[in-house]
Amino acid sequence: MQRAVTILTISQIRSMKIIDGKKIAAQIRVEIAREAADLVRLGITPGIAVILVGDNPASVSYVTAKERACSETGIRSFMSRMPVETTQDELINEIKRLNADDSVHGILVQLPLPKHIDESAIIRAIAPEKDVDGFHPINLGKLLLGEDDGFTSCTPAGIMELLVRSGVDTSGKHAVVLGRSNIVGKPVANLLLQKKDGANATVTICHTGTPDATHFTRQADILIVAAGRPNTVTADMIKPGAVVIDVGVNRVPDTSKKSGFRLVGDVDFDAIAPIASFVTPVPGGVGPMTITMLLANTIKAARRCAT
Ligand code: L34
Repeated sequence: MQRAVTILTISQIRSMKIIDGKKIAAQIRVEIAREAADLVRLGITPGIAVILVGDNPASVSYVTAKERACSETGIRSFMSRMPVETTQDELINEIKRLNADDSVHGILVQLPLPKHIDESAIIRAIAPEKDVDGFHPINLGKLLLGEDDGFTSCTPAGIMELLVRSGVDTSGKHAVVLGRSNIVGKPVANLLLQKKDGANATVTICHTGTPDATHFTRQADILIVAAGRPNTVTADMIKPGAVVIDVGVNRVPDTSKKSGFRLVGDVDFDAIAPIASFVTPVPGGVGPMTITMLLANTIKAARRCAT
């Protein structure tokens, strides 16, 4: 770990930049608020239905942040809080009602769901044209094909937007993705390899079945970490000058905090910050962008009604 730090030149250390996701998200939200106001003038108030089943504390906090972001940008949000014992059929019936409601342009069912509910069945019940999370097979298929008329899942879209707006050139670079989830790893890897501006990378995906992930991460010009575990990436795993995007949001116990926990990412931030050229913090990196892309997708869904 020490060795990687000491080989750095002063100019490399000076060039390290924190990607301020909160600030970039705030800039995009100004653009979104303008677009929402334009739609309202056409008689369409963009609306999203957010369904939360149960009371997982992290989910409650994300959903609350989503509602607040909607009200700040002029998007109407319809919140459904359903008890943890809600059956799969009851949830599907609620989704069917929202599919048929013309004032609802987007539907989001916050994940994870209680164990007795089949997530895949729920995602498939959402009308693809209202699936602002981009989790429906139709939208994931369109993403894979590079078609722009679907919805891109919010965290992957937010990561791509952070890279573009930070001036990171991905074309011809080696991007390594750590994690293969359907909501982050798989879609972001596929976005990075599209033959498009802001993408066109060579992509490697590492996961829990990769025996020596360090072998790959050390080659990464761009490292996307969505492993869901603190300190998954340590300083020895980073190539000097790499761009590191930390998708993790982990709650670790901290008695000095009133809440009893603090948030950390999947990356050992303090150790890698002097080595990387760009790095996203947690909190204040990818998280605010996830919410912002949800707003952007809701505008996209509502705009379809105007055309
Ligand atoms: N359906 N389920 C559905 N859609 C999603 O897009 C999500 N996700 C993930 C979990 N389940 C989902 C989210 O909304 C993760 N996620 C999410 C959203 C926002 C933030 C983190 C994760 C976020 O705003 N994080 C803040 C700190 C939040 C805090 O203080 O608790 C940050 O600055 O990182």
